[in-house]
Amino acid sequence: KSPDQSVQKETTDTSDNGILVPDSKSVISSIKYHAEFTPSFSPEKFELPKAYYATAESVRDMLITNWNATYNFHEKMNAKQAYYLSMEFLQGRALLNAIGNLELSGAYAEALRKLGHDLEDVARQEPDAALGNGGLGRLASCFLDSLATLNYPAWGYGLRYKYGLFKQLITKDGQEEVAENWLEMGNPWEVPRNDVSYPVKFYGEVVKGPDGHKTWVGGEDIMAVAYDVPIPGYKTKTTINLRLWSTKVGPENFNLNAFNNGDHPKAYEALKRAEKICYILYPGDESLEGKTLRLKQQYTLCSASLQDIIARFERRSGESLDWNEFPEKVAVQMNDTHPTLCIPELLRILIDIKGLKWKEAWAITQRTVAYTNHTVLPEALEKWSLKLLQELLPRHVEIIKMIDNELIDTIIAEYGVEDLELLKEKLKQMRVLENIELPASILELLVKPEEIPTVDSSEKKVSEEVTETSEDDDIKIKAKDVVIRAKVTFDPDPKLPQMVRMANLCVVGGHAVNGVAEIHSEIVKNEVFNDFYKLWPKKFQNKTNGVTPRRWLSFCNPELSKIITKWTGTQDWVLNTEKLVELKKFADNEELQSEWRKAKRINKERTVSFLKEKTGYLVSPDAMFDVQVKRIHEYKRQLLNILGIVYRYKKMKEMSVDERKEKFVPRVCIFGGKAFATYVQAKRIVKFITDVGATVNHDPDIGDLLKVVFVPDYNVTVAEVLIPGSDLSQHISTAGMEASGTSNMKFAMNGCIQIGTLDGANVEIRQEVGEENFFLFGAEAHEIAGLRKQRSEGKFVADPRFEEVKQYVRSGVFGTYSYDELMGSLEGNEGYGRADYFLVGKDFPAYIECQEEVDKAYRDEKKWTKIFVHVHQVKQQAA
Ligand code: NBG
Repeated sequence: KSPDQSVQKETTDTSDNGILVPDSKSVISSIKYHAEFTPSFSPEKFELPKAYYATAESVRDMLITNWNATYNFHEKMNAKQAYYLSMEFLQGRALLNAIGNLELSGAYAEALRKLGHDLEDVARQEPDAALGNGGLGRLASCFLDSLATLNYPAWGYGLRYKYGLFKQLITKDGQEEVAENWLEMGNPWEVPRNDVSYPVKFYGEVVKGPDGHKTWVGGEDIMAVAYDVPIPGYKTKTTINLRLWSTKVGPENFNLNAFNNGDHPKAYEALKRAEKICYILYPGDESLEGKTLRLKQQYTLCSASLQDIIARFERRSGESLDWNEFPEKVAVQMNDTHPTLCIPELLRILIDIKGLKWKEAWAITQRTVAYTNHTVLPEALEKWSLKLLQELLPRHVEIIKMIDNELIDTIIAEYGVEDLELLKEKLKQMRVLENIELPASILELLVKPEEIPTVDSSEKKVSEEVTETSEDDDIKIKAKDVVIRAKVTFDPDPKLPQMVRMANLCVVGGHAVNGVAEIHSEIVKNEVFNDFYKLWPKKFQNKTNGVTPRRWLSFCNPELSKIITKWTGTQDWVLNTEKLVELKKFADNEELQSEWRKAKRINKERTVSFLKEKTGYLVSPDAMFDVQVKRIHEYKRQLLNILGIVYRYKKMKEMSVDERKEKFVPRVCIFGGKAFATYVQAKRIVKFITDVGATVNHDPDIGDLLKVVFVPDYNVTVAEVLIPGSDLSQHISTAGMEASGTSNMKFAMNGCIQIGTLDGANVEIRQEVGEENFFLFGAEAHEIAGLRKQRSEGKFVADPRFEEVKQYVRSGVFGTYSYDELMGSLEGNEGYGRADYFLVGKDFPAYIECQEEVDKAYRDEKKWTKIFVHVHQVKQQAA
């Protein structure tokens, strides 16, 4: 339920659902008020930056009223509350989203016009809040929008990074990263809560009291301070909260003496140590320093959020506090494994601070937390060195060991001790601790302590003992045998590091595990966590990702939105995307088709000016806009796309003018995405794409027939321009590797046709839009392992077109940069690592043939538009 509608000041109008909204007159006075009394700018002028801040502050006032009402309402209802813990939130800009959700766009546009500004121009002043890396972070932000819209009592928890994800510059050498100072001018959307702060401890030691009670003492203490960001729902008063933690230390940690003695670095050492926790997202973790910093970030998020959640639970429970009620009031959802430390942290607080017994605390924890898996890439499944964890969080390691022990018990109960090889294998795969000896307490499960023989008893001796014993005595001897062999076989390998597997900890510690698309959830169950699935089949679920139709259609594509509202007869689709299906009836209607094309044209023209501004390239809106925007990663196969383009270019060059015009549809191939700063291969791919662009775009033979544009600094705001203006979008990952993808949904909602593999949510999108409306190609997930094997055994015979294209690249057409490494990685030559692990070579012929089909379809305008309309009806989970 939505909170009560409390009266707002200065209101003259009422929207559909009874929310009182201000008119443009009161908006003007509020903006003017902020321009004067919330000053960050000099008084004399009212230029765009100042107009933006004053406008945002005026909107914030309105949000605060709803926000407080929502908070009080949830406090009073004491309903179960969901907490979404995430290291990433990719919020993007807030202004147009907020006034759109409040249905105040008209009032604000009019008010600003009267004040001499255009709302769009004002909105463009806002920096893009990029506290995230990709789909995982944007998903978190989409969830918040939907949770608020659907009136759920829910909060997000994250970190307030001083710098957003880096700003990407594209130079002649490829990608360059620069710090993104998004807070430079202040952030009008946040409210620092100076009264909400919690201590967070690192290092120190665990002391045991006479009663056995453990306390974690000493070490380094910092403070986590809350910064709250209001998240308004659409057409509702519900405004939920995103609480971001910032880190600092108290003034007692500033060493005044050192400062006065001239040792300045020493004076603010503690301050810097605390502050740097919230400098950036995913600091480089090659060094021990970097690893420590990342772990500190994760623990800060978990510890501060849980302390806050627990304080709220205690306050709301009042006199009737009952810890067993905790899971009835609190749900903690871990967005991937980054917040895994929630599990030992909740246990620590419940046991060490609230005085609960292990068994009770463990049951409460398991009922409270749940885990969403977002990747099956083995290198992305987080592991932490036990040594580092031990140093930084000694009490948590004790707790993790207890969890590991519980798990070992379960594994032994499941598999028995008869087949030791099997047991060993299962323990090896499933334990939370990797390469760490079995604890004595577990060995005691197998045999009584006095019967434990010394470790150096040889296996031979025991076998002799066994043969000498009568049948009746056998049981005890067998147990001894088990212990000795267990010691021998389970001894850690000193050459390998001892690690803690966070994903296993999540699966064991939570009551639910979900994948993010049907195919991905199947892989989670049948491959990645198969042993756990066999143990607890009911824990495993699928929750296909979703995106908010407010930001990703209604607000970013007003042209199309008008058409949808006209033809479906209502605006209901903004809340209920199932309604989009109704458009299908009109797919052949000429009037709709022509309106649709007009809308697309306007959006494409917007893209044209945007590309001109960002890259200097002027492209023709008559061409097909073919877009691939996402993080740059080998598995997403931007390389397949660009090699396809190179092949097309080569063929064009070989043809006469007439032939090439006959064969190829004019295309503008647009790329966008950031490569992680230390991901060398991904950066080579960026460089390659920009080099191809530099050659092709200036080739007079080619003209408008082919353009290749790399849009720098891809982020939420860029996506909001590119997606509505696209004709074709590419989702071409190696099957089985893209957990879901979410831009595929955004493109579909905006009526863009897709070319893709059967991977992630593509599979469900294709079912939804109809097979005939989806350009499918490539190997399927179940074939991948076999194909890789074939590849590594040297049995793969490449298509001549693939050989041809690689050779063309190597010939130097695209400049002097050496493409040996890039092309070599597709061949698996010595020194280039895994032989075309992502199967670009295998899928290349199918891909270019599929692109030829796309060209054919594009030539038939009516058919193409009809596909658009069909594609558009994709349903949204998270709406
Ligand atoms: C990403 C996947 C995407 C998926 C998003 C959101 C990570 C670790 N995973 O396929 O690669 O759409 O998560 O679920 O960022």
